[in-house]
Amino acid sequence: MKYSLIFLLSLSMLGCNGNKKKHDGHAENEAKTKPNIIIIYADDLGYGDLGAYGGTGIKTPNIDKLINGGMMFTSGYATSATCTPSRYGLLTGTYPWRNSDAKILPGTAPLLIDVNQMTIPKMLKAEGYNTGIVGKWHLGLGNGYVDWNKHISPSPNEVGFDYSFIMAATQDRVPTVYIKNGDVVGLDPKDPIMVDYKKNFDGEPTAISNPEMLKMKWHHGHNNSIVNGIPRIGFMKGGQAAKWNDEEMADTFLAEAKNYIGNHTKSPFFLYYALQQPHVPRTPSPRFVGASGLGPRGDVIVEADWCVGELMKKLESEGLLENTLIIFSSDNGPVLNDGYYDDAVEKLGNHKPNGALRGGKYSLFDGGTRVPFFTYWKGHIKPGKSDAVVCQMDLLASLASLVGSKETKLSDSQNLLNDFLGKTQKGREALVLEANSKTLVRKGDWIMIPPYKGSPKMNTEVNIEMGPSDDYQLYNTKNDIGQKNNLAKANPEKLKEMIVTFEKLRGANYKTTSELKLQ
Ligand code: NG6
Ligand code: CA
Repeated sequence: MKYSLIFLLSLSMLGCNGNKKKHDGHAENEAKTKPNIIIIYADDLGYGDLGAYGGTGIKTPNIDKLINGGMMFTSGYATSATCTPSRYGLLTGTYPWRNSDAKILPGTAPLLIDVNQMTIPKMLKAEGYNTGIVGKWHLGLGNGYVDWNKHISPSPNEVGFDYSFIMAATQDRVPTVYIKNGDVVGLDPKDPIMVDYKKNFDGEPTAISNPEMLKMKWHHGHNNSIVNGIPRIGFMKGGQAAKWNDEEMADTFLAEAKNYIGNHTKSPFFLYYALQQPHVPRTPSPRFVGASGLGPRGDVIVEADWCVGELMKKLESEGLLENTLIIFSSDNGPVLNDGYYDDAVEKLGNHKPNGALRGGKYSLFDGGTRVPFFTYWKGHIKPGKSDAVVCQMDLLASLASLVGSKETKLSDSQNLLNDFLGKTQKGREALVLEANSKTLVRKGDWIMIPPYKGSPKMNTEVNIEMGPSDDYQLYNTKNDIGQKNNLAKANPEKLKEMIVTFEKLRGANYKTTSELKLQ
């Protein structure tokens, strides 16, 4: 009662357009509302990991509740099969293959997004939103050299975020510190941080020199600096007091996200809550150790599900549930062994992280980019399921439409607002997808992967089919979701049509254009 009174009062005081307006089902009217918007973005969560998507091995009741009460997309895509390019696509509405630097970045990489580029937070900020990011960034910082002991700029705060509380890259990459609005949190100036991805600092232990210090063992890569007993990618010295506690990371990000919400209850906000789970190293809070029976990978998914539940409780207690659009997705498909021995393979049982899809993270097959994707907005989105092809890249234009933005720099983003609100099921006509700088196209139910001659078919380290072949591949995903039957030879007309679509979208600079001649 107290909360809703304060809520109504503040609405009338601030003249929050439509914040409590009753939904009447007309797109024109919807376009004028300014609900809070939260994007929850998981890291490496697979198409089959969630109960509502048919997953059987891991209990995810909180997320399932949102899926069942919202709009679930069965053909929802990240732009890429890895993190950095997908995050770039999500925030900028631009195909990541347009930017040749949009690859998995080291922790020392410069900011990938041009400060003049349009982004979701920038667009929303211009519409009066307060904008915040909490969690994984992995889009580079600074202009080429970062002194971690000084204010770091440009950072998320220069590409549209009013508030940022982030890790620079990934949980397995240095620097292993939180950065708040461009400053390392808890840094002792007497113990400066140094980071290098090429060579170690004299006398600093690594996984190679001091294996006895490890509490988690590396399988491939991940044998540089040791932080909290976990070997990382990259070398780091100093900053002892600022180093994060891996087992507390989920709680830390959740507390930050809840605080952010609590601090912005009076006017519209946009929160990008970028979860670190279930990316490696998988370090559940002790409260969740053993929670899934599937080892740490399952446990951190249960933990992530709990985090989502807690976030929803926060929205409810602030009286914001009916005024907040939630969008949930993952940056790429699943991987079991991504470089550490952590029982993900051994304890998998019958759970299928990619569901019925072929491939996973890093893959050109659907397992790389087709991910859980749903929208939830209490009282505004009628629960349902859509097979329309939608992409995270489309959120920029769709959210612009939702808030009535006149922004025109929307790049490759398409306005699919009515799809996201469950009013239509049209989707985009065609979508180029990317894995390891190789691209393919989906159009309707069809997927065409052009030939990539001589490329490895299997990544034996992670044990995932990468997808390339010397020949064209053509699949009908409606009849053959597992991409088992290559119809390129049986259906030359469809193949030709797909090649034309692909070349049109992908452009003349496509490096294997020469290979794209029908043989
Ligand atoms: C790879 C890492 C992998 C993971 C990935 C980034 C090795 C051998 N593998 O290079 O563990 O960190 O980068 O994942 O180092 S992503 O989800 O952020 O794209
Ligand atoms: Ca990822």
